[in-house]
Amino acid sequence: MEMGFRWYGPDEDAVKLRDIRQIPGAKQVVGALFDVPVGEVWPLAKIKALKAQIEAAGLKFTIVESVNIHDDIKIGLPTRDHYIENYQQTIRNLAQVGVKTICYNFMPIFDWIRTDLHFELADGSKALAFQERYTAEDPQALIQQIQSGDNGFSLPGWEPERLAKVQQLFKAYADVDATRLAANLKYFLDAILPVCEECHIQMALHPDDPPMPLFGLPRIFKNAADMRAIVAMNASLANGFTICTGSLGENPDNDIPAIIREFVVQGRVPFVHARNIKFTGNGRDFREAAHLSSEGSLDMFAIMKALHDTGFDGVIRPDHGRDIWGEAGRPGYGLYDRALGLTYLNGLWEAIAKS
Ligand code: DNO
Repeated sequence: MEMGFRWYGPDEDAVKLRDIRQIPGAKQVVGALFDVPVGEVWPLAKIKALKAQIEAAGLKFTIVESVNIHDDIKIGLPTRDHYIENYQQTIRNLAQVGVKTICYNFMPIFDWIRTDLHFELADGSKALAFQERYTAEDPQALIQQIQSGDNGFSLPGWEPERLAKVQQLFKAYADVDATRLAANLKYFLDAILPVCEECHIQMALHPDDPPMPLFGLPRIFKNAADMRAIVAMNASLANGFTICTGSLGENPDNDIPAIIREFVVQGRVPFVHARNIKFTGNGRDFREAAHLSSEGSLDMFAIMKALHDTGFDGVIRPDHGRDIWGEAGRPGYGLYDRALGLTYLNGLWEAIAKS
């Protein structure tokens, strides 16, 4: 197991590589090319430059989060084949520099959805939060609210150029129900997994966040049953998952240690996002919490124990942190609380390993 830390690159992240290097136990930088438009090939020279920077800081680069999927692929338009060819070339280019894992998601239009980026906790720290009632309104209202509170950073999956087209996108997805979305995922997987196998890359599909249909858009990775269905679409071992404890944990029916125990032993989990959330008492509404088990609704010890027991040998990264100590970072991706999270998770791991 190695601990990683997500980084948005020299121009887009207030966190510096040397900050990451100073977190005890941080070995991997989970990076991406954020300036390549979704659907375009990631140029080899740019990938090499990113890797060189990370390695010069004494860190490793073997996981990419994310290579996003063009909406034409998710909608199933005839133009998808062109974007799939581009994706195949990106896979080849990433493999050339030694990347082993590609994290991606198959969520229509939005990536993760939160309704508040600065939910104030009793101790004065601020966390991301989700209240279902705000998703009953026009998505445009939520988009404006989110964009006005993003501390000047664009959120992953909420890039302005993408959101500008949101109404068009809703129309384009009108006929895409969960069955069609699943068929489009299968089409994509059947086309790219042979390339992954040739290149020794494993895909790591991220769960839908939150794991339920919102704004009438379908969801296909909400729980263990969905994961079984996705494995059944294409048995290749390159067809893997990112286990995001927060996303799956946002449905209290999901037993995350059980999910880990089922899929890690199959060799399908190269990457884990470890995050805690706290249900706020109204249905599935939640806010994010510090990683420590007692701060939230998830048992992080049980999660780390399941990973340890199943011989997990991929990368774990702390997931979203709160804004603490006066930091006004990229929402969810400041330095301090994620660093605390990484250290805590490493402490759990050491204790489990030595007991
Ligand atoms: C949010 C992240 C997601 C994740 C993508 C994976 O903080 O967990 O944006 O990177 O869904 O493609």
